[in-house]
Amino acid sequence: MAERPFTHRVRFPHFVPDACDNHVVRRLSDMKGQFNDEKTYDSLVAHEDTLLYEVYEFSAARLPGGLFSGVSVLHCGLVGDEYFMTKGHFHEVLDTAEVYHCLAGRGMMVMETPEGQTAVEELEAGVVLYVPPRWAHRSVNTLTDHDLVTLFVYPANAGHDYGTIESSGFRKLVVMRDGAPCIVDNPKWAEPSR
Ligand code: PAN
Ligand code: ZN
Repeated sequence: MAERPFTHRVRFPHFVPDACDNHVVRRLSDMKGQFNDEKTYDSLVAHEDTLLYEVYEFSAARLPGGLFSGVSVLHCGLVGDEYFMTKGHFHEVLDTAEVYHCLAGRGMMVMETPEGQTAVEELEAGVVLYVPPRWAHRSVNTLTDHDLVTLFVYPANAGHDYGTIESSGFRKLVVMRDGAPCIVDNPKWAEPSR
């Protein structure tokens, strides 16, 4: 049977949807091994398991060709010189894309393909980013006083492969240098075991 159309509201200034199907909460402790400065990470987690980001998902679509959407609110802060960021993932079905619309804040989307191509795109309110199929993606909040808020849409059958990034990391990191964001090679990046 056909699914019913629906609407929801994502309003200025906080853009938290007025309803959702799934609310994901990720804290510092969910990011073990992802930040480069492990000593600082461990001492921050021991002191307080800070809230990093929340995702409000519309994930009711069940029919082939359906889309999931939602809003991600990534808070600001640093672990050493590395900005707060999302876990990041490949889609389990690699040949699926995603669109991000930045609603507030400023940041970067760090992306890479399994073949080793890398890309980093700047995000600020109004930017619409197309992440093509095959590109892993991670949002980074490069402000220290404002959330990075993005709205995303992707195919409902995409699924998430977090394991590859958990074990290998991204090839590029976004760190603060002299008060400004700077893209550097990840010294701990490791070839995925496939
Ligand atoms: C987004 C992300 C969201 C949180 O919905 O899931 O920004 O990032 P992580 O999933 O990496 O924790 C998306 O890209 N979905 O496919
Ligand atoms: Zn995705």
